[in-house]
Amino acid sequence: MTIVADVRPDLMPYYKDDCDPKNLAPLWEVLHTFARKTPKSDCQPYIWHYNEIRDTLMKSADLITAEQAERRVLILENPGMRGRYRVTTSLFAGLQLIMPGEIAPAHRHTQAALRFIVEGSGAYTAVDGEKTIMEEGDFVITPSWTWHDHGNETDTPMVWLDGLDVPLVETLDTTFAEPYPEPTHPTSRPAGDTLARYGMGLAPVDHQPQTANSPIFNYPYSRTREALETMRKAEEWDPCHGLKLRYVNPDNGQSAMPTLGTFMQLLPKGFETATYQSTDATVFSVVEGSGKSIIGDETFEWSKRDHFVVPCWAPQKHIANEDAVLFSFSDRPVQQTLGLWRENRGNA
Ligand code: GTQ
Repeated sequence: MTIVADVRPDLMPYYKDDCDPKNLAPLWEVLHTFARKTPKSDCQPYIWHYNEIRDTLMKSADLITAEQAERRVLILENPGMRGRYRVTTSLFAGLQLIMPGEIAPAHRHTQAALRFIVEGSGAYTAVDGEKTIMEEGDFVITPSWTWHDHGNETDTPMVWLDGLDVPLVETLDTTFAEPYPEPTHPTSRPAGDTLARYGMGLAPVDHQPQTANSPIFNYPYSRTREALETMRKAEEWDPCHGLKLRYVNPDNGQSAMPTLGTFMQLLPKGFETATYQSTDATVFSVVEGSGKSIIGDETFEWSKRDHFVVPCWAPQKHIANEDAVLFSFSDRPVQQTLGLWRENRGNA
């Protein structure tokens, strides 16, 4: 015969007093908070309209130099997680400003970063000894623990979106960082070298990948845009995505960096996507055109250079007023590697 204990709420306070000093806690009081039917997140949908924040960003240049700031960035803080320096639960996003003549000094950290160029042309990022000149719409990576500095040798300000896995790395307690002793890291290869070696559907004959990161560190917009423009002729539109490509590491077909998934999509004028949900909360940067997104029960109108965030599992629908191109990023590769990623196509 099994003896089943009665639920004794009257005894629970005494029992908890016993547990507490021993650093013990009864699971049955909290199980419902982590065994839930669908995800619960503090992340809220939100949009930052570029025309409303550009002045504020430019004013930061009157307060501090890029060198003093190390990185002069305005964090895109999710309104549901203010003060926690994040745009989604696992990701950081910010807009970085670099003025003519400035240098953001070389450093490295275990957090991986992506840059998506929003405004301006001609500034550079140097990654482990190679400079790349950046143009609007370029997607640039600085993988974990690579030396990187940024500089602007043009006469116009340059702004890009930074996406980093800062909160994820913080959760795992794996943060390391160090400055380089000089403002810039010495260059050891000519500009364009890695794109020539690895970005042409070719690779040096004895190339052995050293890390899970793409050897290409600038994916120029001119090529991405051309791919989308050529593909659209096939008229094969995905109901949920229009025409959507993911950036790949040519070594393995996986994402360019193991923690950050990045995407570029084209929605032709008048296209309305089917409702879609996915577990990876996603940050969008509007590259071209205008339209609106319905996220949960809110509608967000967007145009060029706006940034918006779609929370985990929020039903999303995008409508293009004119031909629109959207860049986006999320932690999808992490979720997929761990077998956690889910999507729901079209019947939310
Ligand atoms: O450019 O290295 O937005 O280290 C935040 C931290 C950018 C960078 C950020 C960083 C950087």
